[in-house]
Amino acid sequence: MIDASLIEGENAARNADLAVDYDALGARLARRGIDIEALTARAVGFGVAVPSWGTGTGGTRFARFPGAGEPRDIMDKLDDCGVIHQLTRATPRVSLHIPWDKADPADLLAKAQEVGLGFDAMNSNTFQDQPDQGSSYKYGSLSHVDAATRQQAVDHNLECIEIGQAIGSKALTVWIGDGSNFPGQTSLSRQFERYLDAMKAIYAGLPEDWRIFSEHKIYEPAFYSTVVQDWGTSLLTAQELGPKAQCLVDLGHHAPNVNIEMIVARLIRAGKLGGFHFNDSKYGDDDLDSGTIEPFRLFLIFNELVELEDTPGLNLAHMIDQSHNVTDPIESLIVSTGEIQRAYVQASLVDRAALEGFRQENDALMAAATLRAAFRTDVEPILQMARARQDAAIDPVATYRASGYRAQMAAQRPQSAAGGGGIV
Ligand SMILES: [Mn+2]
Repeated sequence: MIDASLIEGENAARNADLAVDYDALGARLARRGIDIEALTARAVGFGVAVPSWGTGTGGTRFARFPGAGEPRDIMDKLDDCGVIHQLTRATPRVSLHIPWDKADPADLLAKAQEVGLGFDAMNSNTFQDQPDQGSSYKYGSLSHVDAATRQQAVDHNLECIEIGQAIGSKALTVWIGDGSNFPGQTSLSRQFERYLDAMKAIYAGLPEDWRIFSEHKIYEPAFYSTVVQDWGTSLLTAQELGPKAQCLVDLGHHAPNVNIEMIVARLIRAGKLGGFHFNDSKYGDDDLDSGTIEPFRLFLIFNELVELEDTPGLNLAHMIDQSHNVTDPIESLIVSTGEIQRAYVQASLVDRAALEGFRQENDALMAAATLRAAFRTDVEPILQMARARQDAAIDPVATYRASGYRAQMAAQRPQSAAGGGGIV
């Protein structure tokens, strides 16, 4: 962890500027009838889970270029996640991927407590083979034509639930790479039936207070057809499984230009939106840092979430799912956390009464202008104040760099070519 006095010192150098900026923004918002303190309280209350697998350098199918001081195992990853939370106070939980993060649950709990973290949704992995497994997932897992292979994949998911129960997790996210690469290779209908049967077996093993999330993705690694290719199939799955099954929306898992905020609205209407994997993309499942390519899209998604936030039963699992190839993963996760929080705060200052009035009058121009007025508002002082009041860093990246944490880790953690994959 980073020495608290270093964060204090870094903040001391920025406090005076922050006070001026915060007061100025507060005065501007007050003229629009918005209480800055209410927004700051919302920023303080916002949290997003960090993916354990995001703390290492990801890689593409061409190569992986490891960075210095990368985590060697889940304990190192939890240390890094602890630093991200220490600097932002907005990432209180970590999402684990099994078997990459497999360890004695008592050790996981002890480490999480040491670094001040909890555990979010568990993620299963039946998209690659492990050295000790009986059947291969080359031709699929939960939808495989072979019953023994399907059972092995089911058993793995049940094991993920068991580990999750021991560490306080309450959800399992299932994403499978199953599909086909050639027309005719598989029966599109029977493959989905096999998948549903396997998911029902996992669902049957779900504890009462748990949820199972179905994560869709348009393509890759299967390039002709994918079993759970879009939100329609994901919704069908969740509806057929039962009330504890919901859909998880990974922002990068859609065709370019798909209107994701509409998917969000529809899934909330169906009572089936479970959560998100936040990231950004230019072309496909790029897994770029949140808010770096299309910040307005991220804002529009949060605009739906804020508009519908009082929907009974809505309980969203916010998670980041990114792959970092050319940046320090800790810095990318810090910045993404801030961008997600920014979209949430900006969506929170939309003048909803005015917006609804323009909708009733069919005033499209002013309705759009109402959203833009919120999106254009620079809420950085609110994010900074939320961090300052929680003893996090006013400027978390600058403070992280000043701490020398990465250099210390580079000295402690010998570089290895190994490490969990990045793109899921
Ligand atoms: Mn994902």
